[in-house]
Amino acid sequence: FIAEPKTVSIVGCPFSGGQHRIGVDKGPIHLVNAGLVEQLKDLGWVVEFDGHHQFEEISAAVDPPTGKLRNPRLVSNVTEAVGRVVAGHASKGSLPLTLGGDHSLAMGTIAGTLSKYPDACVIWIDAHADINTPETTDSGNIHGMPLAFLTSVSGSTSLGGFASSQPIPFSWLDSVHLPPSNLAYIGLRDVDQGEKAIIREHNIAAFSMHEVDRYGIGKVVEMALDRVNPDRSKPIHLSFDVDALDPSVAPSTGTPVRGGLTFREGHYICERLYETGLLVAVDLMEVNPSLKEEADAQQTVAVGCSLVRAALGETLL
Ligand code: 5AB
Ligand code: MN
Ligand code: MN
Ligand code: MN
Repeated sequence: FIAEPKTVSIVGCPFSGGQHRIGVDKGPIHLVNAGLVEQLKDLGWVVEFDGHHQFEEISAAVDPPTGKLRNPRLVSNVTEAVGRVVAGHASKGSLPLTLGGDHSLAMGTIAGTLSKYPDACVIWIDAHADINTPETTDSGNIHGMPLAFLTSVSGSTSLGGFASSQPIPFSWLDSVHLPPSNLAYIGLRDVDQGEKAIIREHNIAAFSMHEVDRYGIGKVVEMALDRVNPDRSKPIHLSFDVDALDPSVAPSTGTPVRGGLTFREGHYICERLYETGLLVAVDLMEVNPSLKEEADAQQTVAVGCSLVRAALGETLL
């Protein structure tokens, strides 16, 4: 799917509005400063990067919560803009690599991918399912909800409760539809009750750490692909939340959960998806260099760069 010469377009998204911890907006800056552009050139890619995205500011005064949702207008506007950028890169046959920033950004990246590749499947690597609806969310943090909006499991995205004089946030997503049968998770271990019900009801392919322990990561990746891409013919969007990795491997992230993927398990997923030749877009999300110690932040950024290299074809031999 990716045109020759193989081009990767880096979309740096210093955005934190989908959750409440400061610092995740610094993730993309640290990843690029760690030398990611050069590293990808060394792998033979043409690398497009013309600076990080500038996002509009919407003050809290004009963006009050709707129901439990925090910063709804800001997150809607930013993700819509990111979606347009990703769609533009995808339409030229280049591979958009989006660096977050919090995982609400995936509403934009996946919408962008689907505009060029409507049958794309999504492999979502995360400790969390990120499929809370405006009704099921406890935290109100939209980074825990992107898949509910993308798959429309929450019904219409035109949420109730907005003043009718205002544009309704997320209505731009009404035309975007990721069928739940095109979504597979790997790495889950902290899934809310309401999310479990949604996963069951929609029969979403979900491989938790239990399945990784039981079958091994090699088998689990094939099982996930068998569910969403049985003929190994459809384009693949990889959305990797760094908190899928164990906190001993990637400590600097906003919602760490123990018992995660090892360094190699995380890399294996990326290597195997690259090997399919079907990868059309990659997200690396939730790197927060402000959390934990300086050495932890450096480690997390280095692991993030390394995962991206693995997804873009770095081989061990
Ligand atoms: B992340 C939680 N399910 O909805 C919620 O880091 C956590 O993008 C969401 O995976 C974590 O707030 C979002 C409790
Ligand atoms: Mn997560
Ligand atoms: Mn996530
Ligand atoms: Mn997180």
